[in-house]
Amino acid sequence: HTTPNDQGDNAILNMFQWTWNSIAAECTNVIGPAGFAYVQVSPPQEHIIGVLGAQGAPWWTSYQPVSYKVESKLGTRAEFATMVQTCRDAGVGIIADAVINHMTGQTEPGIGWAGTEYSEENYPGPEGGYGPQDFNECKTEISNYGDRHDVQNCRLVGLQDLATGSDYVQQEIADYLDDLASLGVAGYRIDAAKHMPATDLEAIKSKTTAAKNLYWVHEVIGSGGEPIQPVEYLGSGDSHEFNYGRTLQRAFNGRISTLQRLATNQDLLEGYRAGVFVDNHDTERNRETLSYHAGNKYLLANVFLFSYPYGSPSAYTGYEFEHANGGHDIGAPQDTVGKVLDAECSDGAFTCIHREPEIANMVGFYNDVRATGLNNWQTLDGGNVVGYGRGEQGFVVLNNTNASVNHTFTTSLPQGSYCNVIAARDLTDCDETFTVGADGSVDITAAAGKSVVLWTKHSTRTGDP
Ligand code: LM2
Ligand code: CA
Repeated sequence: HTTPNDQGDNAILNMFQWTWNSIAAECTNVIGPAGFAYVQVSPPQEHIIGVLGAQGAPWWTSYQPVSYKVESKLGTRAEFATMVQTCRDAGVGIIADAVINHMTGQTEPGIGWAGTEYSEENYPGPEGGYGPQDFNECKTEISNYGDRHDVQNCRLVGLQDLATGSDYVQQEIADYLDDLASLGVAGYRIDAAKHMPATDLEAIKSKTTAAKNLYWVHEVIGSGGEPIQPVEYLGSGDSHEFNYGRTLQRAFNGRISTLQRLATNQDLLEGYRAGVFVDNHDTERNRETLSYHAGNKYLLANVFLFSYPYGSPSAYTGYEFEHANGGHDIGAPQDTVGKVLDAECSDGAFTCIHREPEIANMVGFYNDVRATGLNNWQTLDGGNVVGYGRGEQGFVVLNNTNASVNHTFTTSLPQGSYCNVIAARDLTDCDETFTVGADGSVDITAAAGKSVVLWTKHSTRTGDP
């Protein structure tokens, strides 16, 4: 396939609830050097303050807008602008999570994070200025996912549903997206896209000036048997392919050999239009996919994400939480007024899993082998150890068993001595080497639950980086 949108097919890091200041620092120190093209950030608009319990406000206040001011618990407008510039200097574009289907679910009057006074279906703006006429007539909860009208015009978990079919609402949203563009963002994750008609999103996009030229990816939670499908949204951007993460969870909990033909699965979007991830902030909570809780299997799945040619890969990094006792609602560490504290990889709250070699070191591999095809797929007995190559540039072994495995694999790699890309965080370390013979064969031992990745850029043939 040729890619109609070169802004897609790039590695994204989704940084859930990281503050603008902490993302800026991470762009410079880790994300840019690793080779990520984009960082996806949590929603930047003004939101409800929420109830500040003993552990602060829940994370999901981010998804209850009260205006389109770029002022939030994650940082100020000035900090947002600085983050965009700092990340751009590191070669990384910012993708903003755009919450445009709805405003809050609050029925009592309140004051938003940046001081906006609101009440049910009344948001004075000026950015995101809405009154009762700007909301859909259905005021009840979405109850039937088999009914297109219900899903797109009623309230998603009680959130007041904007009349996205109206010219006025479309222009307000377009102006918000253009405002983010003026701050230098590179693209948008359109939140709850399934809950807006695809034609409304196309109309919104056409009403923008700068935003229409940026990367758009729609969050459409596809589910077999439902009337609304991700493919409908391709007229105004890529769509997320949730079946990818679900398939990975099934495979890593079953047999990973089933992943061999994933790219040709007719039930999935075509890869060049699909945004894919092992998990996101919702699926790690509802256990629809693997998450950091799954340990080695999660890291193996991330190696697969960046080495198997299908979709635009998005790695995910958030903070630790428990599924039990409502722990999935608990917000990131915050101060007494609910301002989220800068992420620190040393304090144990944020997972910082994106710094693990299975993610950080695989981005460069992904960028380098993208033009190559999949070859030399090999499945060992039992189906939970596989090896596969990418052209003459890379070879991957995934050991999804709890025993060490040794095997002589066939590869198309040039003869030489190769370092295991993911044996150490520092790519200049070469603690684990494998020798590829003149015939491409290589004797590999992969530890239980671990992977081995060979890459020409990390071999003596082409010289160490
Ligand atoms: C999304 N994608 O379509 C986000 O990825 C997801 O995280 C959002 O839900 C949702 N759609 C709306 O943008 C989260 C969270 C919900 C939470 C909402 C709004 O998963 O639990 O709902 O944000 O903050 C909360 C309460 C819910 C309540 C609602 C409205 O959990 O019980 O419903 O607020 O007050 C009465
Ligand atoms: Ca809607």
